[in-house]
Amino acid sequence: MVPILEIIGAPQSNFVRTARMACVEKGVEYALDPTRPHTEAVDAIHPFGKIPVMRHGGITLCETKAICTYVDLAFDGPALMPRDPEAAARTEQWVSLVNTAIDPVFARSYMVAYFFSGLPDGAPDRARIEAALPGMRAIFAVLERQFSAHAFLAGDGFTIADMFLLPLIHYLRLLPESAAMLQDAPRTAEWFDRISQRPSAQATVPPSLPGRR
Ligand SMILES: N[C@@H](CCC(=O)N[C@@H](CS)C(=O)NCC(=O)O)C(=O)O
Repeated sequence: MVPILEIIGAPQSNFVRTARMACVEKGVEYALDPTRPHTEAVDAIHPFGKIPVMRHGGITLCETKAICTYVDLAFDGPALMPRDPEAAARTEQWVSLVNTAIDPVFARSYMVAYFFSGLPDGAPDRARIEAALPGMRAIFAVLERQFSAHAFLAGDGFTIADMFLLPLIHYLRLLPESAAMLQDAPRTAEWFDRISQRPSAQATVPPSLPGRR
């Protein structure tokens, strides 16, 4: 029997959504195990307890980009990464920019300060939100420039780079300062609306986070 691929991680996670989108885009059937970070199932695969992790028969993997690479290369279906060297490297470049420069500001600084502030009453941490705003404006300027020149994040075709960015913008629409920034970035907003129509985006819309619809 062919084993089913398992994506392990809570569906609210932007990275879990990216891995799930990759499966849908590739046409790979998968099972979602909605597990939180730092649980036994996750710690067994990710050395730092982060989600998502993946299991496929005897193969286990962590780190979203590695999971996407496996899904892309182990199964038949449309290429998630371009096979042309320059286009592939351009895609890697934008995945890396999302992971190292964009996610830390959008998610780990700004969104976390809203959703997981750690304050006793669960209130948003205004100081951390304010501190994130200049970096967020700079990122929106970069995105707006990119989407003014190209229809997709890594150039003129849809790639996994778009799948890394979309889940972040999904949450930013719901929060006041970032929603205003998105409104002032019409090319980025148009990209978001267009990519959100894809079946892979529609099939992976996350459940709402605390206090949000
Ligand atoms: N570099 C990892 C990042 C994954 C990540 O940060 N996941 C978050 C949820 S969105 C997490 O598990 N956070 C718990 C923690 O950092 O301790 C990847 O690409 O998969």
